[in-house]
Amino acid sequence: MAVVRNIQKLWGLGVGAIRQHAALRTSRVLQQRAFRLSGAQCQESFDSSLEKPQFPGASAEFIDHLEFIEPNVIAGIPVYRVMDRQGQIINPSEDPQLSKDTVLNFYQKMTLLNTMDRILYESQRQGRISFYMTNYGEEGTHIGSAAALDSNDLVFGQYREAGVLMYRGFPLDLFMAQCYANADDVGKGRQMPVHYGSKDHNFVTISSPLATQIPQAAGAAYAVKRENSNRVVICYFGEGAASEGDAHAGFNFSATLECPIIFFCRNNGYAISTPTHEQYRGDGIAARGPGYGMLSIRVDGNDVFAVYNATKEARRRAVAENQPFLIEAMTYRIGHHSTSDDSSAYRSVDEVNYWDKQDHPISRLRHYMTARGWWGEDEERTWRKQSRKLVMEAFERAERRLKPNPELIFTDVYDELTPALVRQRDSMMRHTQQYKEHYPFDLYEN
Ligand SMILES: Cc1ncc(C[n+]2csc(CCOP(=O)(O)OP(=O)(O)O)c2C)c(N)n1
Repeated sequence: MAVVRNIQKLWGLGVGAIRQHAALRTSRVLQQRAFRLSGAQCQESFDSSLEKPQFPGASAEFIDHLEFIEPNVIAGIPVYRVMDRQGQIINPSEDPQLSKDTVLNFYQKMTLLNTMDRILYESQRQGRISFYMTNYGEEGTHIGSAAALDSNDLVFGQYREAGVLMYRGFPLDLFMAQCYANADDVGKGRQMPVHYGSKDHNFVTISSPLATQIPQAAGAAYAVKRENSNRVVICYFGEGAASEGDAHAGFNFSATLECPIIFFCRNNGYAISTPTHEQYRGDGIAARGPGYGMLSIRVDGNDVFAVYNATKEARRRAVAENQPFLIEAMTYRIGHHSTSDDSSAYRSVDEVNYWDKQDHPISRLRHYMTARGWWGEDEERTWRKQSRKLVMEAFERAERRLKPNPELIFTDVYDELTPALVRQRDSMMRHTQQYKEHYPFDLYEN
């Protein structure tokens, strides 16, 4: 017994444990034998066609021949449209039957955006603002989607969605203030032009790094779901931005976390000089949605009613079912990428002219309104004059306004100024006092 006790001590085991161990071994051996036996039995009467894959990673059938799945890029996902190029409703059951006032508001917002673009683009050419990006050709995507949302819905943009903010009532003065970085700018003049944002309009401030808003929007949609507030988040991005890693992260998080979000891709054919065939080889962006388990649709982005219908239904279902939707709006970037770009270096004038003259969202809506007797030459002339005046007046006010107090470059880095930032600010103030004749302080508030 003494020997056994010593062995037990040596192993650190009690007698019970040794017995258990032995029993476990015996049962494993028996199990293995039984397994071999049943395997042998199964082999005799096994019908492999009845076997179902049990892998936890996918729910699918087995197939017994080698076959790669072909990407379906020849016959792509169809483009949903409501109106043809002449503004005729194609299928009356899809007509959203919006009131005359609503349609006139669509048209006025689309054309006001276009007028603001023309004036600010020229302003940049003259060196009055440092940078600008136009929205030419994409007005229908902005207004159609914005109109289908609730004003409480949270918007995350890229930089070419000024029409969404305009539809929500962001004043012309504040668009100008941001581009001029004057003292009225909500962002205190800190970002480049077109990086708008407005808490009052539920429009999250734009930043330059592409696609970073996509996973952020997914997170916001998750928060919205937890609040149970019947809101949806919409996140805009270009087809170029969709190549970023952040797009993958945002899509996958939204699907797995069941977030009420609409991903709205503006596929305008170019990412600066990169055409879509150098951007991806699949069937655009819409085809990626099902891969993430997302309901997806491709729409004609130059058809404001198609964009409206798709966004409205995606919004309804995203809120009701807590799941993400992907809308790919096919359109064309008629303008240069930005004022730093000359697009004639990489595409033909004929190509641009086709979209400008033959398939433009503004002219298509105008055809629709004209056919109903809601709009004519007189209305067009009056509105052109009036909208130009509105923009010019805001432009002149913005240009006259002083720039923000220079000390504001130190605030909001953190919530409160740190001692190091206080030292830097004081040092800058001493320096600029000493050399004030070298600084344009007459242009700044103090
Ligand atoms: C992370 C990152 N990479 C590169 C850039 C430079 N950049 C700015 S806009 C742009 C093209 C984006 O194209 P797309 O997403 O299709 O939008 P579009 O300009 O056509 O509206 C690039 C590459 C950037 N801002 N951020």
